[in-house]
Amino acid sequence: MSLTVKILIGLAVGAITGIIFNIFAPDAFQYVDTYFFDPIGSTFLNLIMMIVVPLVFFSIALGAAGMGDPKKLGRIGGKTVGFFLITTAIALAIGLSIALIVQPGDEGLLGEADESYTAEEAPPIMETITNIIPSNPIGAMAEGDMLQIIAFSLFVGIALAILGDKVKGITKLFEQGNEIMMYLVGIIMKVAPYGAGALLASALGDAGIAAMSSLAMYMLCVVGALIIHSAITYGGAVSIFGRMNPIKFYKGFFPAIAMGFSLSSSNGTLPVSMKSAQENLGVSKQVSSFVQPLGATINMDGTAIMQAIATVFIAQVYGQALSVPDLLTIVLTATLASIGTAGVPGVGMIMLAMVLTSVGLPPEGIALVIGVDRILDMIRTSVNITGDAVCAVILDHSERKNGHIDDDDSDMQATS
Ligand code: DAS
Repeated sequence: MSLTVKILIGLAVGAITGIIFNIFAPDAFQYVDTYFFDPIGSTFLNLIMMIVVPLVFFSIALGAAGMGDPKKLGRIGGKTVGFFLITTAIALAIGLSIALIVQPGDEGLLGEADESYTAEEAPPIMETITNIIPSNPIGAMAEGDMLQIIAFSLFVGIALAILGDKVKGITKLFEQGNEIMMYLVGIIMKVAPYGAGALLASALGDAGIAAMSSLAMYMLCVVGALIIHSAITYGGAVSIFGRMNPIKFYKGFFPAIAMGFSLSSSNGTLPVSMKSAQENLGVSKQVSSFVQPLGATINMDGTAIMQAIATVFIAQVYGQALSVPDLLTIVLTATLASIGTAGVPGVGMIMLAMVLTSVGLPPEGIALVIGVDRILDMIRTSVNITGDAVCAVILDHSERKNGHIDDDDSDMQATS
């Protein structure tokens, strides 16, 4: 039985178990969650997070080194960031259009606001940009500051590329380190069906169907926009620019999608995302190792969609009309917000505060949607990582078409 089927079964059992506990035995659920679901789910999440930092470091450094010529890195980097910005803008346009057409905030379908939630201070965007260069790379790794880890890895990779044979021993060491990390991913994935099931049972058992019904219209708008963006924007892009059948793409990337759904963490899913892109979609290591870690940190189309719809929803609840300049402000701040934060659970809520204040809404408005965010986070994280994989497929196709990648890129070499 394939891993995909095993994960699907794990998720189905988890969902059914969580809903049954929530409806028929909510008191018993607290006990079972504390001593069963949560420990299993947290252990699985920790196993995956354990290898994220070393994997990102080795893979980005090797990805940059594999480019050989720094000009190539510039070319791929420019195309990658350009693709990310375009798809995020499309995602925001879809989200805003659906919210303005459906008007979810007018339904009065409000959940009881979770007043205990206080919006955490979002990192100022200029501070985020200037802080990308780490003053202490080891500290950045210890704290899991992904943008700083990526920046340091790029510098190391460019140095490996320029120094070439002088440091071939280190390059080999990095390749072996990367192999070890990818091997560990395979081992950890064997427990994925159990970990994913436990995480979903815990989420659904806690949120329950009742909590979601009060915000049904808001959730329908978000999930609808996520589906449209995935089917049309990503399906169209991978078919037209990646020359890949969308069905083949989604079948090949499904293990990562299921993982993203379970973990609600783009960073945590990165090992599986890269493994799926390289082994199932034929993306070269050097493109995958550069595009996907970068995308997990700065490209979050699913989050942008949630933020656009949540802002319109909250504005409607507060009775505040949004002007066209307000809508453009939402597009800008949500795009910038997605660049400044790493792909970890719940980050979209933190950044929503930044978007709300940018159009004069109180950040406390988050309390209106926080109750169902855990479930939406699972779905939008899957969309976030899918966007990164679509970019990797398209870029890989472009590099091969222009003769910049050998068919066998196992030793990370490439024609520059
Ligand atoms: N959980 C985030 C991610 O890992 C997305 C979000 O919080 O919006 O991509």
